[in-house]
Amino acid sequence: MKLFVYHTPEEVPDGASPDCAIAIDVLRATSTMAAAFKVGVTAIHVFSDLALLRQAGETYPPAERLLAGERGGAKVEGFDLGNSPLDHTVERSSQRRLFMTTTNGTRCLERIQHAPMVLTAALTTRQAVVDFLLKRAPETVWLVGSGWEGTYSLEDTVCAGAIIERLATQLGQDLKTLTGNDSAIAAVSLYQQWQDQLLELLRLASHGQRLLRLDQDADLAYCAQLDVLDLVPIQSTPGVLVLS
Ligand code: 3SL
Repeated sequence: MKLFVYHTPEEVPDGASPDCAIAIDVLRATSTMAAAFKVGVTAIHVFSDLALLRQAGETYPPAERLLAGERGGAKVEGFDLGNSPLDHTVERSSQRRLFMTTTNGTRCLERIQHAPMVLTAALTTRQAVVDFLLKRAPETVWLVGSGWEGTYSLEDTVCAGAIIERLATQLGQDLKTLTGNDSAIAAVSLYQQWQDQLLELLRLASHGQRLLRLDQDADLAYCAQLDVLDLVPIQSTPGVLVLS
């Protein structure tokens, strides 16, 4: 297995495709997706365009769908939910389809949606993603951070590093064998430096600070948890995620 890290969707090379592409948006889209599946959401339909999302969502009866929208960290007016993992409870979300749009996470998924295998990862699902990769053994893997409007995000990179570090340990391989670019090695170093202080790192990150200004410290605490959910969202058709 060879792992490559791209910090933003914009960095992803044109005209190439890995065997497996993984979208990461620790704050908060991929953390929220995992939380939604945990409480029984049946599928997540991902959109970058609000109007297209509304149109698709409205083909399902209200009792079977939830519209979730975030822009600038806040809930989109008229939507059922914003982008907080804590919004998802069994009562609210179980047995519903989630129609979701966020500033960067959904754009990241759209950028990689043509890879043969597309997953989402978060710190909360790190071990589950590692187990999935060990089982399916794709030859090339891209870990793609969502970043913020084209710029690097600490929290997505630390998650990529956490995945690579655990894979290296479980495979008994060194970084020279396992990594395909310098960003992958740097991601592991970031994780090694911060592994015991993930919440502090999220609070230091620029998007973490943006969310703190919106009173979302509970979301940061939730998203900083490592290995707490044993599930892996996987793309079934472009733009639609289900549980693997
Ligand atoms: O940009 C995104 O996709 C979001 O995860 C941003 S936020 O955390 O909901 O503000």
